[in-house]
Amino acid sequence: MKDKAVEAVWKALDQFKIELPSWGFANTGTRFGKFIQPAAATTIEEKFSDAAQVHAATGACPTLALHVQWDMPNGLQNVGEVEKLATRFAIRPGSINPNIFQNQEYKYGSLGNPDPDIRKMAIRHILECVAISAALRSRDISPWFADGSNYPGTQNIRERIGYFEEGLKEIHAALEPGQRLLIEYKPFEPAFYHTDIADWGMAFLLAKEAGRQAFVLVDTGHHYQAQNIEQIVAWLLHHKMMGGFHFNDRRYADDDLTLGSIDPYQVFRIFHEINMFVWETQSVPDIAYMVDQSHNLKGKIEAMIQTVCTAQELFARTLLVDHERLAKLQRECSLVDAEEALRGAFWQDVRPAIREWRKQRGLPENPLQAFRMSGYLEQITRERSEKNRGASASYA
Ligand code: RM4
Ligand code: MN
Ligand code: MN
Repeated sequence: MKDKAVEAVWKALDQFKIELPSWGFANTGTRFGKFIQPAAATTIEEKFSDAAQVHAATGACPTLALHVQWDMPNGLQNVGEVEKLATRFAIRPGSINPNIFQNQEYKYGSLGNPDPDIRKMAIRHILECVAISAALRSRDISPWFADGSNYPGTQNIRERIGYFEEGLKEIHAALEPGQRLLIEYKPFEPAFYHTDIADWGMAFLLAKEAGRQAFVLVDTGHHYQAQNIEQIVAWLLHHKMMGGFHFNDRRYADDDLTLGSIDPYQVFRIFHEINMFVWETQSVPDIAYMVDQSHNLKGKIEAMIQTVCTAQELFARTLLVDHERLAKLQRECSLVDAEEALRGAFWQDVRPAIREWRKQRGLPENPLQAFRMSGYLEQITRERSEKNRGASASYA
């Protein structure tokens, strides 16, 4: 690699921060049951502690996303405790994720529910999340709505659009300057006929309607098979609506696998759109890079380290694209050369440059190995296995 390329990679890695999800350290599973891991985190304290390990190994993960009902069951009253953990583990609270999908009341939806009292309940919860985010000095409020219906004719789709517009506007009005509302979409699951915010277009329109501090969140696992995700990202960049990512990979549905494990070229193409935009506009878009994964078989901390390293490697590779040359080839419609200019960068090995960057920044050269040598996993396995033995594995 040329010196200029190495320099670009180092500069980008210094700025490339990735947020970890608190729920990614806890026991999770599928709708058929949970597989309990003896070292899984069972408390918010343990989640902060595990996140700090990933940050120590990678130097790239200074924030932890919280799901309010799972991490702060008493809402605003838990702010003091979270603040103490943040200081103790030197990890800041990141995006605040409302839980508007699991209470019995949300059986027929939250913000889209035909019952005005349930809609009010959902809005109240998200408004509390706005207040929590402000109190913790975090920035983004990141709701994911499970709303939808299972059978044709059972819900009024248009009426529910109106409910969403109304609710999101009310929530947006409560945002403080600098706070952002990130609207996530998902085509199906848990709803199997219609989902109220099923794709990026719906999320985009609702965000626009809500107000200027609302943006779209792209969860890489929330697309149909073969959908061109980098094109969606390009559109969102063009309209300055790209708010953030939830990183994961998928083979079939919302599989929540480690990033790039199935299709690294897809992730590369997404990062390429972003870095091409940076080159063209000479401005860095304000995007929250977050992980949203559920490691039910892999060790959770190791899986998280794999994802962070993969993100760094694929992001770095897109910096090896000769943007000026590629732009020229695109204008000339030199198809094979343009494609090769992109593909050539994908096939380069950036790992030696990243290792060198880590060394220079005082980080372990091999994060996974450093974590394995630390003894942390053995320690938490001893400390937590008793508690985890008692955990319920059944979803029923
Ligand atoms: C959803 C979605 C959300 C996450 C929930 C738990 O599928 O990806 O981001 O908060 O799962
Ligand atoms: Mn997500
Ligand atoms: Mn998901």
